[in-house]
Amino acid sequence: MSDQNVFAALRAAFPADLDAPAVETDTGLVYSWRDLDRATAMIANLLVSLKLPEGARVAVQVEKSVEAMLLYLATLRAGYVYLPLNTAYRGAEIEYFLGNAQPAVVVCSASNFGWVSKIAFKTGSRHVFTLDDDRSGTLLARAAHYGDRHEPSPKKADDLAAIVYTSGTTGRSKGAMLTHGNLLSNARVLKDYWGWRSPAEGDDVLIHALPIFHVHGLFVAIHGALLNGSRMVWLGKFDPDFVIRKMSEATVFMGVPTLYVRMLAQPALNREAASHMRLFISGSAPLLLETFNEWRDRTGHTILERYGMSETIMLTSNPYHAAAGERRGGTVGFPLPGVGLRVRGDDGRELPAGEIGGIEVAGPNVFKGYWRMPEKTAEEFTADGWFRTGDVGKVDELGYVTIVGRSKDLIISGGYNVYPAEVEGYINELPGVAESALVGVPHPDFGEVGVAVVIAKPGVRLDAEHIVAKLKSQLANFKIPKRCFVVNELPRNAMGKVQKNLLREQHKQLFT
Ligand code: MCA
Ligand code: AMP
Repeated sequence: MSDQNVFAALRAAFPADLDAPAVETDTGLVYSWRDLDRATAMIANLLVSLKLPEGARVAVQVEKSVEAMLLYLATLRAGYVYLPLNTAYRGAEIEYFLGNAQPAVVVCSASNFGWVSKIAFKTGSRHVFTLDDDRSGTLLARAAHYGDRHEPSPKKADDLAAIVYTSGTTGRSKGAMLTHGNLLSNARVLKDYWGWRSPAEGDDVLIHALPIFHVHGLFVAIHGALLNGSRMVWLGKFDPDFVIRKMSEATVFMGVPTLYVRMLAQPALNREAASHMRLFISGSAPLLLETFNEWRDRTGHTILERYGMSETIMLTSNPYHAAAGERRGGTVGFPLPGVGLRVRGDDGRELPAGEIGGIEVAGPNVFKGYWRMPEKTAEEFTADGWFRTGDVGKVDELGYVTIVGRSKDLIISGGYNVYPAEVEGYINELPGVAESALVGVPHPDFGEVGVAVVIAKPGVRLDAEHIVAKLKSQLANFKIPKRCFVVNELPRNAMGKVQKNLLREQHKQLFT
């Protein structure tokens, strides 16, 4: 089979005019396609010079920047495995990821070098570089000594390209192993399905406003633009006002629902502001029908909602072309070409249209398994090789998929996943805590947020604010409960299991 290196495929799609702009940043920097090619070659040459073993992991926790994207691309180019880490993760979280993945190279921001390098050293990484969002740091300083030509390392479809950590129901994160074949097949399907227009056909421009340490911003957005040779307008951090202004020179936007909610709060968002745009895509969390409708009323555009996972990249999408059907609010559209999707009941029976059950998927986009967790991998796949998503949904007569809930205990807050089991584990470790439950409740900005309900040990007086303050020193900020209640008991069913549905019901109006 021909080379499946994702970088090589993206490189082959660069436009003939390498001096044309490829990325323009919110700080006024312009990178040409030649800049992307040369910089990724230099970083790839640096990585190769380290004589890393085959399959070595490059773990990266840095603020968003074009150089951080170049580091991702260079890692693929050199044939190593990229491991992105959310900048919100704190010491204990990083210690777990580095201990589990044992990366050969760690890249962090200069301000975190002290503590990150200590952890990296303990977990056996011998190369720690720094990279900041102002183009400074030892990574670029070292790479500057290397040549600007590099032949991408040939890869087979099954070779690992990235490990993306995703939490599990047990509270411990699992590294989803994604191959070059997974990434490339999905990127090619989306290029076609979302009607990306090559520079010759009308020149798409993507507004890139998402973080690049998760699947949405890293793979879906970056591959989408690069595989099409399309320019990106690059934001270090989402700014609704800036995005609305840039719509006049762009055509495609991708966001989690919170980004749409925040743009709707801007008076400047109207038909005229969005008139140059071709496509608005939403995913990572459920888009409320209210947001879908309001966006259509205000801009004249119908948001295209799609559904995916770290383990599978994109699975379903509402249609782009009207001929394939309308974009239906509240649904995540059809399975993408090549993706198998079925709904099964608790008894294992495959369910007919309209019936609700567990969503299972199969296809070239589905990951290879969890890093060094063969039992977990085996648990999540069916005997006939389909992946259990943990999402609960149905498929209607026309084939539209609707997600109605999750069998996994998961809160999706502003597009980030919060696993109650993990947060509860931290709360339960605090002195004086007997037990706790974290539930997701509706929130106007983040869609859903966590609320903690805590029981004290006999004779102990707990302070809710103190609990939250303690958690802040240990966990990524988006996992911190937005409210905490100390109560005398948790509602339980006859089996003694905490009834989270009752807690959710009780607190559902806290923020609305
Ligand atoms: C920030 N905060 C949050 C969140 N983000 N709280 C809950 N949920 C969040 N998502 C809190 C911080 O803890 C802090 O609280 C305060 O908000 C300000 O923090 P800051 O970082 O300044 O917030 P922000 O810049 O306003 O960020 C909000 C955001 C961001 C832009 C919506 O969360 C974001 O970029 N979300 C996108 C996530 C994403 O890309 N997901 C894709 C996953 P305090 O002040 O109390 O400390 S990929 C995926 O899910 C699959 C594969 C898929 O289908 O795509
Ligand atoms: P993650 O594994 O962190 O990438 O999160 C994947 C989960 O996000 C999926 O299993 C779904 O529960 C959820 N998700 C992604 N896209 C959507 C969507 N459009 N609507 C509802 N849930 C979504």
